[in-house]
Amino acid sequence: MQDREYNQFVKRVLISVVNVLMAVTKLSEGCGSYIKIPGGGSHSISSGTNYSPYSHCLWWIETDSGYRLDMEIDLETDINYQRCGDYVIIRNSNSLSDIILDRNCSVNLTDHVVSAAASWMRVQFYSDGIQTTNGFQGIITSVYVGSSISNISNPIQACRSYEMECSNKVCMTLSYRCDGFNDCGCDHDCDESGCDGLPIGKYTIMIIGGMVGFGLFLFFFIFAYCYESYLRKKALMNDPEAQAELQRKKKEKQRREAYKKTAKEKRGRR
Ligand SMILES: [Ca+2]
Ligand SMILES: [Ca+2]
Repeated sequence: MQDREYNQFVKRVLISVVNVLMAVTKLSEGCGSYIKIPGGGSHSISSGTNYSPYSHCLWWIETDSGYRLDMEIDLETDINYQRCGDYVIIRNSNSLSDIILDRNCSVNLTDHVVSAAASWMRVQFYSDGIQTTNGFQGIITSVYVGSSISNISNPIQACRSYEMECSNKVCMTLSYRCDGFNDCGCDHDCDESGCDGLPIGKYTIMIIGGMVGFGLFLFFFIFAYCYESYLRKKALMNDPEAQAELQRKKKEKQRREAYKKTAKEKRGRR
């Protein structure tokens, strides 16, 4: 009994230290990360008690071959509009059907132990936009099980050419980058990192857009005018009647100029 109380005390101290460090470092490891626990070691993760509305945090935890991961979890959930508000999902892999603890938000859990079937564990924390709870804290321990470990293939794989690798080892399609949603489930070197863009306001963007639009309109207007003139000239060159009329007007002009010249010379002799 004394051992259990001592373990509880150590656990509380460890969680408090982690929470303080996470608050000081602004969740540098806080909201989602990749964690490698050496065989026999342990590590703490937490949502923190000051997590943001609509949080999405994803941790990939891996340990050495032959070891299994156990997580002792404290979880406080909430229910809003008959749906889970803030909750944790734990999986062995990326398979959505592979759920160990899913949206168990009808009860709050204390010292609840979840065992992975293999040497890795995928932990996700979600929160809604209504009130915050104490979230969750978990202590993950690497336990030696030898050859009895499951032969589930390692779900952490290299990303494809059209994906980016987030700092928590999640591969995310590049089209999800900078779209305003935290798809990776982490807060540094992730899909929403470095998305501040150019330091210009929306009105500046509107003015630039308007100028570009007007420039394009002017370009196409001049182009259409020149092209129509070219077509008209080409049609004139190929029309015999039009060419004859052109020659007639030209000769008439020459005749008038010669007449004016002669009349001017006569006036000069008088
Ligand atoms: Ca909530
Ligand atoms: Ca995104």
